[in-house]
Amino acid sequence: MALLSFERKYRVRGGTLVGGDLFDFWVGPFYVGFFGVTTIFFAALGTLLILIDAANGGTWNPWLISIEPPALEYGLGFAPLNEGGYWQLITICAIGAFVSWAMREVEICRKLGMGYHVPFAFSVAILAYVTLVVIRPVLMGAWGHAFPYGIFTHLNWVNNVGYAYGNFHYNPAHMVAITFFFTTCLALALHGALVLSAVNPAKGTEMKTPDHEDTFFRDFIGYSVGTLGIHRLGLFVALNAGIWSAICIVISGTIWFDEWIAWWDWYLELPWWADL
Ligand code: 07D
Ligand code: 07D
Ligand code: U10
Repeated sequence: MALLSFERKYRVRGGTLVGGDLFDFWVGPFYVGFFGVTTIFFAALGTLLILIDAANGGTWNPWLISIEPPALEYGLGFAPLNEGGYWQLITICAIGAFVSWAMREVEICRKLGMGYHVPFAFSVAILAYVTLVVIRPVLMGAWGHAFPYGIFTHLNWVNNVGYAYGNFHYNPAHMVAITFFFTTCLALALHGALVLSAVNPAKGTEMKTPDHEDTFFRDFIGYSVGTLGIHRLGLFVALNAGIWSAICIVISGTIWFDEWIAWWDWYLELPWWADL
């Protein structure tokens, strides 16, 4: 079915979670819905607050603009606007916009009668962000443990927090997360390459089928995960990359305070050679 006639078929009322028919319409290609309105609201307000705080910051160089969280002395309290209060309001707007965006995905899935895999996946990205700016700072007792909103300054934060635990590469959950990120790239490269090799053949030659894709990997490594399976696997490795990232940072400073290399002492302390 051509895309435009398909759109006519599915662009029908219903599937909304909030607001009934009130926001059940499209603006150009975009579905609006109650959560489209809340997305626009939080995103516009958050951007406005970033601009106001940036105006106080003394630079309009986009790489250097930075919205700083409150100093550690403010603990988990509200800070004055110019001393981290803007960061607190912007964080509320960011979470409001990200959650609205996920809920808008849910409404679109419901309209189309599809599964909720896409909003579920985005929720893992939101979880990683919320871990950095809410869960870990709350567990550590101060908003000042969150990262600043600036292109270069957020890199400084990653660097400083990384060295605060010695060499962050020794954090075992960081290792697992990185391995999942690398595996995700490998899986997507293999999948993209395999599909293109089958369905986008040289001019004048015939398009191949999923059987060809299956057979390639059976010939090659003795096993094919299957055409549905590769998408399940892709989602699994990608979501694990985000989940293990959230784990690696939330354990740093809450249940682990030392240099990460010291964690590996358990190996030296194994009973069968601990006393040697
Ligand atoms: C390609 C989808 C499109 C999204 C894009 C990002 C903004 C920010 C705001 C000036 C893959 C849009 C950017 C809206 C402008 C202001 C106030 C997604 C794609 C193109 N980072 N990070 C970047 C964010 C964290 C780290 C780039 C966001 C953590 C490192 C971009 C968040 C840690 C490096 C950016 C966030 C961390 C980057 C490219 C939120 C650990 C780089 C991102 C909300 C996760 C790279 C100068 C990209 C870079 C980079 C955005 C969080 C580490 C500016 C929105 C605190 C080490 N990050 N980041 O392509 O070049 O993502 O930095 O959590 O090297 Mg970051
Ligand atoms: C948080 C982004 C969420 C985004 C959302 C959406 C908009 C809208 C609009 C485009 C999680 C935002 C949308 C704003 C945009 C439009 C229109 C994603 C998030 C909700 N590290 N490290 C990680 C590696 C080192 C350190 C994660 C590698 C050093 C710290 C990942 C290396 C030290 C932290 C990772 C390396 C160090 C991390 C990041 C190599 C520094 C974290 C991915 C090869 C000296 C962070 C949850 C991620 C983390 C993190 C990879 C090196 C420190 C596994 C490959 C040794 C302090 N590192 N790292 O989390 O776990 O994405 O955050 O050297 O906090 Mg590391
Ligand atoms: C995949 C796939 C597949 C495909 C695919 C894809 C995965 C099966 C079939 C998809 C993949 C791609 C297309 C590849 C490229 C994608 C990436 C590399 C990922 C990164 C993407 C980007 C960088 C692009 C990001 C762009 C975005 C997010 C669009 C930005 C859009 C907006 C800002 C508008 C959003 C719309 C909303 C919120 C709702 C509608 C609202 C409006 C239109 C505005 C009007 C507003 C209202 C009516 C509400 C009024 C507002 C109020 C009252 C509030 C006002 C408040 C104030 C304070 C002002 O597997 O194969 O192929 O294609």
